Amino acid sequence: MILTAETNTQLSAFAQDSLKGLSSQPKYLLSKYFYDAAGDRLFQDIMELPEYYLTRCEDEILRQYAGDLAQYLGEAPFDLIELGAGDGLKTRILLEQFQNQALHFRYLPVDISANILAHLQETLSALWPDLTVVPLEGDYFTALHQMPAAETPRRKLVLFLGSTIGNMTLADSRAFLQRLRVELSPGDLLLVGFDLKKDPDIILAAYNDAAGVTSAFNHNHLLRINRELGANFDAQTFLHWPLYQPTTGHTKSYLLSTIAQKVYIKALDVNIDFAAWEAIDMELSKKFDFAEIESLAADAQLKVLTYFQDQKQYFSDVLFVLE
Ligand code: AVJ
Repeated sequence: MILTAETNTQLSAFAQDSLKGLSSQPKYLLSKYFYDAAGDRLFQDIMELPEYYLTRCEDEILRQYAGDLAQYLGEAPFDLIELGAGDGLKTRILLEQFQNQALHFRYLPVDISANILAHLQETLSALWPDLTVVPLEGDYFTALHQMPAAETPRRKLVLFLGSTIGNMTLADSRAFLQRLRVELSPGDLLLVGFDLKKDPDIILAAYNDAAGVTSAFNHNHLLRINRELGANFDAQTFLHWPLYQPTTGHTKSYLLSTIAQKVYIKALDVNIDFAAWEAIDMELSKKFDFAEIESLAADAQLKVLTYFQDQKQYFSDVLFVLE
């Protein structure tokens, strides 16, 4: 099929990105498209899995250290900005602590899903009617750039939790932090959740759970292409295959076509050929070490104030200050 510039502009970003990824060698799909309504639900299930330690570790850290974090903030009013807020469940621990200590702040959750933001605002206003919630819909940088200013300039605390940064390579997270720092001022704080390098068996189990939820989460990406682009993927012919690479800390997920097959995508009027055992690169979930985190900080002129960690030292929420 020949795509003219015109047909191209009529395609959604999802359609264009799917076409680009599935026409590439090797094939890939972008992990940001995991999260349609079904994907959101599957990710909720992942967070409950016995093998998926990340969420429990970060919950433990936030519970343990919310008070310490409040100490860094002091009495002055501040803006609590959360990148990729989602359902904001983990942040409730912080919101609760900050309010108990009568800190003066607004909560500005940023998310690409208007739906999830509306839901979050509703839940929070039912819980804490006095809390000022300013939802910001859109991509992180645009939202940050356009955020409504407070009456007087105030400090920002930006949250980027849950190891979302692990979806980027080290080079991409360097670029990300560089862009982020442009939106910040000296003295602003940044709390980032990093999953740490550890026993590969523990890491792999988190991405290869016995109940098969992570496999279903990956399959759902293909099913989303079926639903939204009229494709005919048979998910059961694709094998979920996670891998851990211990030098880079790259935890990769692939889907392998167990048979030679053709998949038709109606919205693109295109056939995608799969050789037997050909892979689609589905996701990167990078695991970090402290040397990498320090080098990221140095490059973005951020100073590490504290490494907050869980008992098992599986995960770290790192508090940075902009110099
Ligand atoms: C939401 C990106 C942090 O990489 O651990 C969970 C997504 N993928 N299981 C992660 C995910 C497979 C998750 N993040």
